[in-house]
Amino acid sequence: MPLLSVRMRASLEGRHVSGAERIVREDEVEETVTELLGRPKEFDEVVITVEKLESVELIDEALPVESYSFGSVKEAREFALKILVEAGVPESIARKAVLLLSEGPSPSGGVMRGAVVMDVETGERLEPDKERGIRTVRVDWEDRKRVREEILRAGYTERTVDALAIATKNIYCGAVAELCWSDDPQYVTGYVATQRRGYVRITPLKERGDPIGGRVYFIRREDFGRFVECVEGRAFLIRRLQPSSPSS
Ligand code: PML
Repeated sequence: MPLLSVRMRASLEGRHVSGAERIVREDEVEETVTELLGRPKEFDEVVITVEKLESVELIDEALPVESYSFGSVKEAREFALKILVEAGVPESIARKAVLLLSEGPSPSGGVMRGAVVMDVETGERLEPDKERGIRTVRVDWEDRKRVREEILRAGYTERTVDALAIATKNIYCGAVAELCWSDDPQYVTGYVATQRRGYVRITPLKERGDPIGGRVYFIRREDFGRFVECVEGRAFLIRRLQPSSPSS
């Protein structure tokens, strides 16, 4: 049966405030649109895109998940830097990314809909439109309900459900690593995802009340074109989670 991507993005006073995606069968489109319409708390415009997908590829397993908690943002960020360096990101470039996310990656001071893409060797920003960034879309879980239950049972959150799918696609598409924390002032857990280690949840990557966040993808410059074509263009369903690894 053909599959469709249903995407929602909401804005308030011209600023992006919420986004979500599902990949569903035709008979699930209506209920999915209703569900996604109910997600943004505040908005003055919601755009729903329903798109038939020509082909959908499968990723067998999501990245393995680990979770770490620290007493301060400083310690948590140092740990995030360590994981990035382990993955092959030079320390100066990893620090540049942390600084960029802490100051706000959007040139206008708004919320970027997409991610910063950073040349892993030079730290240069590669995304052609720095306000929009590069957006990882066309990705979902083959059985979202089951995966959601497993993720919540493991003590993770609704946000993990979508963030783990996005990070898994990014790494599959060739990112060396990703650094992310939310722009939601109340959500202070972020993550580093790497090919070597998987999805490493880290808390607190920012202070409570801080409205600044975003994503940085670290890419080898020669992979940029192929990477963007993969994260924005190819559609994927992820089959299952991996068994949890030990965390602290
Ligand atoms: C987690 O709890 O697994 C981290 C989720 C980060 C979500 C970032 C976002 O979507 O705003």
